[in-house]
This record gives sequence, C-alpha cells and structure tokens, in this order.
Amino acid sequence: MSAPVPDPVVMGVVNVTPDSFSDGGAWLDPLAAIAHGRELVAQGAQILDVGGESTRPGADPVAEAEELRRVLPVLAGLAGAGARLSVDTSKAAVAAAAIDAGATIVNDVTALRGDPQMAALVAGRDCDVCLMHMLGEPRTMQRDPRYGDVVHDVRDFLAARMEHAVSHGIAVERIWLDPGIGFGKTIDHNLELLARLEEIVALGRPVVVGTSRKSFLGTITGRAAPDRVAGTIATNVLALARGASVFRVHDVAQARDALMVAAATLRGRWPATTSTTTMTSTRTRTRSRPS
Ligand code: HH2
Repeated sequence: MSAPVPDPVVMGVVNVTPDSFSDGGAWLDPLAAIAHGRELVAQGAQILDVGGESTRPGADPVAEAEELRRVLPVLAGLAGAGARLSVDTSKAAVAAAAIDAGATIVNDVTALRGDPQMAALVAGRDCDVCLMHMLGEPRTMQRDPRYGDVVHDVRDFLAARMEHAVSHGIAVERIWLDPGIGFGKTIDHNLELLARLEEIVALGRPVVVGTSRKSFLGTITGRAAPDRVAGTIATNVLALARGASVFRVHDVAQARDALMVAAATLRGRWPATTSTTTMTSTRTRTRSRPS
C-alpha cells in the first residue's frame, strides 16, 4: 500500500532583504512587506516565513541589529493576519524577539549550529523549529560540494540534529526537517534528494521543501528566477507524492492550487480528509493558533 498523502501546507516567503536571489529589495520597506504578506495569506499561505538575511550563495552575513530592524516591524504588522508566522533566522536574539512579536516557528537554516543559544531558546519557548541541512555556509557552500551518498548524508545529518535538539529539551513533536535544496548542492544533488525524498520523510517528522525559483530550475528550463513558477510547482507536486508536507514558495496562489489538486488526485477523492499524523501536527497548530 502506498503512503498516506499529507495535507499540503503552503509557507509564503516574505524576504525583507535588499539582496535575496529572486526578489531582493522588493519588500525592504516594512509597509510593502506587510502588504505582501497579507496578499500571500489571501492567496492561501497558512504560514508566512519572514527573513531579514539572504542565504543565497555568496551572501554576506547581516548584523543582529540590522536583522532585527528589518523583521520586527514586519512580524508585528503581520500578527493576526490569518497565518502562522515563521522567522527565518539563525540568531537566537532575533528568534526571541520574533517570538515576542508573534512568531510560532523558528526556521533555522543552520539547524541550531549557527548560535549556541538557539537550542535553549527554542526549548524554552512555545514554538516549532525547522532544522535544515546545509553543507558549509552561504558564502562558500556552492564551491564544489561533495557527498558520499547525498540522500544518506543529508538524512544522517538531520537525524543527528534532531537528536541534538531533543537532548537540549526540544520536544520531538516540535521539529520539522528540510533537506536544504540549493544549500551546498549541485543540480544532481538537488534532483537526487527530491527523487528519493521519502528517505527523509521516513525520519518521521514533517518535511519542508524549499525549491521555489531556485537556480537548478533555471539550469533545467533556461528561465530567469521570476519565471520558474512551473518548475517550482513540478517539484512541489512530486515532493508531496513522496510525503513532504510544507512547501516554502514565493508564488503562493499557483502552488496552493497545484498542491490541492495534486493531493486530491493522489488520494483519488474530493473532498479530501486528513490522513496522516505527520500533518496533524502542522495542521492542528495552524488551526489552533493562527497568529
Ligand atoms: N531557502 C531559502 C531561505 N530559507 N529555509 C528553508 N527551511 N528551506 C529553504 O529551502 C530555504 C530557507 C532561500 O530562498 P530565499 O529566501 O528566496 O532567498 P534568499 O536566501 O536569497 O533570501
């Protein structure tokens, strides 16, 4: 029997940065970012992921004060907008202030390795955490990345980071996992991870997939970042079929429609009913605390 199909959750990206790879500068003004976030909620985003530091290949780190200045007014302006709020940060002080402002998810692309205070912070606050795989750090991660078996290496890394999180008091039910598409990976590494995603899903926690507009889609299609929506959706739908449940995207309306139709088709029925415990954890919290 094939695995149950999760209820897909769409996480809309709100980049409050001058230099993000696909929309840098578009939402640097807080009012523009808030309006954008509200629009993404209207389009069907159940989570908004607000970030103040680009992690694109070659990106320079951003100082804590500047990151706080970027994300806090936006999070405050989006509290109560109808979606859960996630903060895309690897700094504990930024995560703490974001939680105070209404965030209930910490999306840490370093998987708690970037700041020694982060694990304790997450353990002590009422929030979920997304642990993502990255080889190296953004400034250098695309310089000749190498793995033994990329899927085994990423799976083992995520299992170890999950153990680390639990050993610091983070409840396992609070943990989401992300293979980190594009973070220290060649195009073939990305494709193999997506093709064998069920091996990451087998770790038993909700899997987040962030392929949106990324450069491997441009390599395959020859298209510029804003024109990679169809490529993004192809990867999202295939990831759903392999058990991924949270989809981090820039183009929310299109991804939401595609994922709803894909979920109904994979189940062979409509309306669909919730079918997995994995998704229950993200859905229940989405419903019970739509911050
Ligand atoms: N990708 C980016 C940033 N944060 N978080 C998770 N969990 N997974 C991802 O794949 C992921 C992420 C990069 O995308 P974007 O935010 O659009 O670009 P930039 O880092 O240049 O701001």
